Amino acid sequence: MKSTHTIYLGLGTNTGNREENLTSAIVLLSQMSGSYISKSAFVETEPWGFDSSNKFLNCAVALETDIPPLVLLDMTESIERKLGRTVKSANGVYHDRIIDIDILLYGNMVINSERLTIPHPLMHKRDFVLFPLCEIAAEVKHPVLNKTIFELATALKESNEDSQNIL
Ligand code: PH2
Ligand code: MG
Ligand code: MG
Repeated sequence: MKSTHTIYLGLGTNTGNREENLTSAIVLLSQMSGSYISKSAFVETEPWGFDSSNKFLNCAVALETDIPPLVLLDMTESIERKLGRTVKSANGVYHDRIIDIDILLYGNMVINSERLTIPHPLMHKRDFVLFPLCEIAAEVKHPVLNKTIFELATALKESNEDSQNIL
């Protein structure tokens, strides 16, 4: 029997029918990976890192699969294209999008390759990632920062509140 890993993905959309975009992506992920999926609620969030009048709908999902990381990346990118995404963000310049699927955690694996960094390098700074993820993975440990998702989400919430107090 092949060994499976629990993989967490972050999904986001801020154009078109956002609920339908997330739901279609989840159906395709489940079909293509052959894995049952658990998912968080869909949460509406402000655009982070760029200006847009289009708010996001974000969620987190978990897969149980033995699909290797780069094959999974090919799969998520093909689902993004299938749902109509044409432009990829690069170098921290973000755009409105139909769907974005990011691999956040792949079991305890740490990967630093040209195409793929796992854990996702910005996940611990993003409330739109941590808050939905906390709903399905509160006790899961970040293998580099050695803190649980609950601890990371709490720390981020506190630092966001602190920065609001300064303004
Ligand atoms: N994704 C980004 C950049 N900013 N902001 C929100 N609220 N939600 C996202 O999914 C998101 C973002 C890069 O992929
Ligand atoms: Mg992203
Ligand atoms: Mg992405």
